[in-house]
Amino acid sequence: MTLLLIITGSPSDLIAGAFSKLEPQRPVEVWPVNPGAPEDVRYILAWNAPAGVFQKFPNLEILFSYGAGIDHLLRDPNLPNCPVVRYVEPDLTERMTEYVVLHVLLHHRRLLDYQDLQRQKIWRELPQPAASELRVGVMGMGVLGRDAAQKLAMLGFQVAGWSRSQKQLDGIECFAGESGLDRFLARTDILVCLLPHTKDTEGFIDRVLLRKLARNGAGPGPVFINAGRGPIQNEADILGALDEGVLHAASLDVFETEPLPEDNPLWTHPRVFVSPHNAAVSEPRAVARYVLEQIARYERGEPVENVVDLARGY
Ligand code: NDP
Ligand code: OXD
Repeated sequence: MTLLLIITGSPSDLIAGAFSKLEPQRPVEVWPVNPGAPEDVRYILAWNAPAGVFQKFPNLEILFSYGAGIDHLLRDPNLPNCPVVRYVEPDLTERMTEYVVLHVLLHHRRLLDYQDLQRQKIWRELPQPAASELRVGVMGMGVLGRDAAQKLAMLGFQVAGWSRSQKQLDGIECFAGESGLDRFLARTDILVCLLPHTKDTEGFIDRVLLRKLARNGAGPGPVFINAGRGPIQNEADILGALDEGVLHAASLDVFETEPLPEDNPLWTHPRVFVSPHNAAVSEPRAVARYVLEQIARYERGEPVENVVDLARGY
């Protein structure tokens, strides 16, 4: 019952070590260094695997995503005919909530402005609304969005969420679908995107959408924070919106092209905070614990959790 790791961009040896430590008897192989015999591979844990590679493993029973998003798997036109399981773990959720809270507070407490004043050695206090005067809107009220929204509400922000299906959450105003979108945007000062990348969300955050954000907020202007996926945002439109004052500032963790090309103007825009797609990293020990738990469930004949509906795309 071999588990094969096909992970690009992260240290596979370290990840394999995390598995061996928890379950030394489980054979864990690393592609392409030591892929083992293809017919022995029952489970694959993958991140940005080369298209077509899964076809080499005829006895594959579960394909695990090394992240919460599965868009990297859906790029492969020849996905195997087995369950695809995404990564859902409190460790990941807590990391994402940290990022979202950090960046909402960064803009709320005007740290970009204070950093600028510091560079100029100017001692000046800027107007500071209370958290309760600010309206945060979270797009994508799944595992990650819900937790971030709840923690922001605990800090006193007025929080709303928007998702495909209607939700009901204490203390959070919930909007859904196309019919709820404009009302959600019109009451939002800080927009947080935690949507998955699907055919419906690609290019979704554009100039037209950004213009619908509230313009009567207590802060200096609308802010956009994206930790979902880069292809959801139109970067030319974000830059245009920043330069026209439609947007006051942005925090971007994900980009249309990653790594962000050196000549991309987002790198140096004074009102943009850039991070290298690390809002919530998949921590090897937490991933190993999660994957081994799902395999144990499967081998005991119990249902595996977080199986993705591939037709829905997330
Ligand atoms: P979930 O699948 O739990 O949640 C997705 C949410 O998006 C759901 O609320 C869903 O609505 C909503 N949604 C999907 N499509 C649409 C649509 N067309 N219109 C409106 N709402 C939509 O995912 P997670 O919360 O676990 O993760 C979200 C994303 O975060 C991942 O897909 C990944 O891209 C990104 N991510 C980024 C990381 C980073 O480091 N930057 C780390 C981890 C994840 P509904 O509830 O109705 O189904
Ligand atoms: C994920 C990611 O999807 O790290 O988990 O982007």
